[in-house]
Amino acid sequence: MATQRTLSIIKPDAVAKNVIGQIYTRFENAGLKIIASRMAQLSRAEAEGFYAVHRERPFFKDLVDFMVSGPVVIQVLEGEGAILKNRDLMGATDPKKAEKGTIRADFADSIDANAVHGSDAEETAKVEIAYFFPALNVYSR
Ligand code: DGI
Repeated sequence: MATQRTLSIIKPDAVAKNVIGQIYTRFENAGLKIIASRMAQLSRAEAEGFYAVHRERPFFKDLVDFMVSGPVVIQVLEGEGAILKNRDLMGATDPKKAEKGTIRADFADSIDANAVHGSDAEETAKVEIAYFFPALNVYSR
């Protein structure tokens, strides 16, 4: 499997729970390198732009409200099959359906406050990485 990059976000609920380090440890233990990282308070415009594909969905306003409710930590993860590997670490969107031992099973409270975001395909990963790290200020090693 080829080396890939994926965009990951630790959402406001997980930042508020003080589990940034525990989530980073899971990435590292799975062989994913954190090659870019920053904490940010998203504006509504940034959150709406990021989730633009969901604009017409009934949960869009709640999703944006939640994403701007506190700081997030945004990172680019790099590694073999990073996109799927990160999705496996995250678990299902609804934490009630997430497999035991996944980030969402362990740290998320609801489908709204579900701890993490991860790109779901190579094309979206490219777009999402450029969205938050436009200067390509990543540090591969
Ligand atoms: O890639 P995911 O985050 O697992 O899921 P997604 O891209 O389908 O949806 C993005 C976010 O939107 C998800 O993390 C939480 C929210 N969401 C998705 N489906 C629902 C939802 N929120 C509510 N309330 N209800 C949904 O059915």
